[in-house]
Amino acid sequence: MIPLLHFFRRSTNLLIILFIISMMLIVIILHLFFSSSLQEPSTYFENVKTQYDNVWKNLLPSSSLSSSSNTSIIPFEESEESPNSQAALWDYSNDDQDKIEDIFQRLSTPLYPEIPSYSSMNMTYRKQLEKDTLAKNGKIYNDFMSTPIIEPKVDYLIRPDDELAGSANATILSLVTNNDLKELLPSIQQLEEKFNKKFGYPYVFLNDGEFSEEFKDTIINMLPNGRVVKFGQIEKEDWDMPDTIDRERYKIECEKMDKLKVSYVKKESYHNMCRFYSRKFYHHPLLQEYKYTWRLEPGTSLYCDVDYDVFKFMEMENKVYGYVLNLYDGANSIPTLWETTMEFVKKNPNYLNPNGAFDWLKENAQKPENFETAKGYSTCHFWTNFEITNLDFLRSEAYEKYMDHLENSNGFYYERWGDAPVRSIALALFLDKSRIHWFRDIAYNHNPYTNCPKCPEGSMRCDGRCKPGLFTMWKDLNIENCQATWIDKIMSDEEKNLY
Ligand SMILES: Nc1nc2c(ncn2[C@@H]2O[C@H](COP(=O)(O)OP(=O)(O)O)[C@@H](O)[C@H]2O)c(=O)[nH]1
Ligand SMILES: [Mg+2]
Repeated sequence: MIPLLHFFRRSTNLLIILFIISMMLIVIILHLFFSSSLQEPSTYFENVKTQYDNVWKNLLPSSSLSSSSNTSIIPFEESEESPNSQAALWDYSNDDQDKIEDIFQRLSTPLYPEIPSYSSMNMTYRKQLEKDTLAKNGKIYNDFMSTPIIEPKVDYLIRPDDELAGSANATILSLVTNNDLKELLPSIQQLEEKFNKKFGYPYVFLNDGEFSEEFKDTIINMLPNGRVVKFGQIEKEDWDMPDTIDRERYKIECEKMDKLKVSYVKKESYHNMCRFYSRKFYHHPLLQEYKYTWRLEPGTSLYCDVDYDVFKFMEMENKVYGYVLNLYDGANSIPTLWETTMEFVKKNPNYLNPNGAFDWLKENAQKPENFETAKGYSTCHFWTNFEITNLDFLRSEAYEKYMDHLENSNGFYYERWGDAPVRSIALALFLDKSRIHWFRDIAYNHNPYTNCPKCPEGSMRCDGRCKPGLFTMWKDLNIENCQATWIDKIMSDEEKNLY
């Protein structure tokens, strides 16, 4: 006891003790803080899961459902011929040599020419570049997302009570298998709840196999009476790997890509799906009569009400493509896509749009390794699991010819070209960039990324299940966000102020 008192009496010792205690307190506080934020994803998913498990329970085909005899497919609504607005959307008469040369110059030059090639950078340079670019682009994105928004401020939005509500020549489209039912139901449920119960757009479900009666019954029974739903099967020749592909070579190439960790590369069905969504789906007989599709994938979520008709918005604002997220791709899945594309545009320069989103294709600072592997393409692409598309664009001469060129170069199989980079490159090259719209008001999640707008104080539009501005819950994935380049280099002031 006496030595202890003696110890405390000396002021330096007392200071040491106080220092140790305060350090312990800091460690405890930090631990509490980080453990709560680390728990966030699982708590988040638990909440979502609990909520949608209930939806699922109510929708599982019960005895009453399977005994229902009313399982026939609901016929299509009569719809008007889609007006041929192609001429107004793109103009192939561009034969101004100076302009074309200028475009090729831009397509062959990195957005930041001062940045050296990835392989010639030393480690310190790479780290510093990544740090600086992430800081800069993170700020652009965060600043932009911190503005509270509701919906586009255009002259006219079609509301649910407007007589034009639901009148666009449009459908919701989902490519799925019977096994996707459980993941698909909550996605439909949310789309209905947040948007479609107000506008009543039809659904088209496509499958390479046959839809089961259980699948069809469940979907029909969960949707409001009268909702037009059609189920279609895809022709084998539109889905299967074409005979022109040498299977031996396909296997060898996939083995190589697998070693480079290209996702899904060994799933033949995934290659088929990417090819189908790139160049076939819009020719499916069930989609022939439609001009717009909203693509819906299983496992996706919507967090905010959409109180205007987005298809009518596309139509009235002359938009061709609507997206919510834009990201970098795995460059090893598309090592020759860019050079194959350049071959095509050199032969067909008149398809290039002088006002294309070229800077976005040529960005080389955030993921210079991608730019190098993809031989001059940033790999920035619209995340096509959500896309609202004017199919006239996909059915246009430029897009179709481009698709034929890609098909003939076999990259859907000898590489693993996704429909997302393919579509995005076409959009950015052939279209005036102002025809591409970021629906930043549509709060959407497909794991692991989210588009989550900030709402004005007191707004009830969003249900609070996403965190405004949070692109991903996994910090190391922030580098995958390409949106800053879109904001900084592509959007006009008018577009930035549209919301
Ligand atoms: N019918 C059918 N649909 C598929 C197949 N593979 C993928 N899909 C659909 O294609 C879309 C993209 O596939 P998904 O597995 O979600 O790919 P990810 O989003 O890239 O992970 C989804 O709508 C899937 O349901 C398949 O083999 N058959
Ligand atoms: Mg998906």
